[in-house]
Amino acid sequence: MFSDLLIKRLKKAKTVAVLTGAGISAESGVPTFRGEQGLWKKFRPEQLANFNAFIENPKLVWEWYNFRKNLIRQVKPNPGHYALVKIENLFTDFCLITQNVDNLHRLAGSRRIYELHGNIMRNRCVDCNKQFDEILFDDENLPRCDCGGLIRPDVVWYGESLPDDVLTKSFAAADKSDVFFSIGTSAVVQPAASLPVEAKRAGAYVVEINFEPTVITNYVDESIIGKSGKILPELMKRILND
Ligand code: BJW
Ligand code: ZN
Repeated sequence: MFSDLLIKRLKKAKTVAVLTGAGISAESGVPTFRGEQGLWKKFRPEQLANFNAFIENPKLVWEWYNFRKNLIRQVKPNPGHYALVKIENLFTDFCLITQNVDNLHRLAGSRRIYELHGNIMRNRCVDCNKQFDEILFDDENLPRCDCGGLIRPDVVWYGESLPDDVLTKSFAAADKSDVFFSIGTSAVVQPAASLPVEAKRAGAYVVEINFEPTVITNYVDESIIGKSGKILPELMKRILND
């Protein structure tokens, strides 16, 4: 399943960077974005995850986020998340870059996490940017800040900039990585999708783990087709036993 070259590169590696996407949480029961299961009430994520949609219909967008928040509160990290915690402990310089907003890497125990698209459990005011943790509201009364502004989930929507510091650190990590993993992401959403490309350009051995081929499969050094919850624990064992 794993090439000898991958194991050799990992044995020698000092710096390892991992990019994860919705696929790593799929085995915990969190739906991915693209494909049939990404649909919620027949809306595509692009129709909901953008600022204009929120301003036009905040109730609808909040309904989607509340639905997802409730689901996420009920799920647990899976063997893929836990294997990444163990892999983190094997390398001097490791970072986990995630596009996910579901907090499952933190719950599993990963330490150096760069959240590119925010966190669904945080909120902020659209006008003054004040941060709010847990907010309680019913469907009729949308949450508002003391300044009167609407409160929104603190996530990154289409057309919005990613957090500057997180993005800079993520590209720096891709640049210096000896081995770079792209796991459970369709690799179509920019700028996250440029990270494996940047890592390869800078000389890393780039490995993709995905349930099916993606747009970067032919570009990476090694593509492993399968579920991350199965592949990652096996990879961890192989690194330890080899
Ligand atoms: C498994 C599995 C198992 C399943 N095991 N695998 C340059 C070129 C073209 C476009 C752009 C560009 N620069 C910017 C853009 C526009 C846009 C973009 O990229 N659009 C493309 C879609 C065309 N990007 C942006 O707008 C970004 N902003 C930005 O760049 O600002 C500057 C700028 C603005 C405007 C113009 C130019 C510059 C922001 C992107 C924010 C994305 N936000 C979302 C929502 C976050 C909040 C929330 O969760 O509600 O982030 S959209 C959604 O997609 C979410 C995800 O993090 C993201 C990526 O999805 P992901 O994780 O890859 O999930 P899926 O579902 O696509 O794939 C799952 C994969 O798992 C599949 O491959 C399965 O096979 C696999 N799988 N089970 C292993 N068990
Ligand atoms: Zn405010």
